[in-house]
Amino acid sequence: MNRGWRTGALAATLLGLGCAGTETGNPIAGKQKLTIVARASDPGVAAIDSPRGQRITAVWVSIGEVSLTPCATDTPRVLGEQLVAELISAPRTLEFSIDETFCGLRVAFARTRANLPDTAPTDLAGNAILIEGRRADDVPVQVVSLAPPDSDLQATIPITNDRQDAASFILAFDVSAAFRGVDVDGLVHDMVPRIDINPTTNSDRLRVIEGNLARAATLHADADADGVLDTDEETPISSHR
Ligand SMILES: [Ca+2]
Repeated sequence: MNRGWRTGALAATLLGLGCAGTETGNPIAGKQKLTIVARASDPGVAAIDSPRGQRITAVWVSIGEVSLTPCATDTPRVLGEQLVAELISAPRTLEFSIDETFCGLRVAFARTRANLPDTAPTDLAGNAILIEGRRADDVPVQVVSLAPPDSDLQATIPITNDRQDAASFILAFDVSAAFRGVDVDGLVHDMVPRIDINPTTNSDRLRVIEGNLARAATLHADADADGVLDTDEETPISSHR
């Protein structure tokens, strides 16, 4: 299902962000929220906040653009641009007003430009994704991926009517999905005890991770609008094409 995916393309289009409206179908205008987070759907593959096993400690992303696509037109409404965030410790929330029906949410990753946050690792510079973690044997792992600004991935899902009154949403990047099928334990390191997965080192693993990332993003209704992906919100309202 990676049709259309190109190496380095780290963008996802998710259809299914339903219109916000009343039960009678009248649109409402007000602040809506989209919170971008990292999650781990299968800690056996890659966990978050775990003292053991293969676990992820940081997910840095550089997002070129987050935009909503109205159902009626192909003209996206941009919610945010040039965002750099670490999605485990500091999820990013975008606020906006919905006053029409949207059929799509697009998140296009892009290489970082100038002025990284002070807390960002220097290796993020010029790249789009930097994932830090540890293997089960405690050896550090760093994954770095770059994405050309003009790369993207199209994916669509149907709208579900029962979610149309959801006012807050969560865009979750699943680290377990990102590492599915990636043999990290089989990699060996040099004198420096760190496993690097990037365009020049272990690039075969990187290609798998980049392919997985195409399907690692899911859109959820944040029913209690707390910006946290709660257990009862884990079923996505999106799917990929
Ligand atoms: Ca929630």
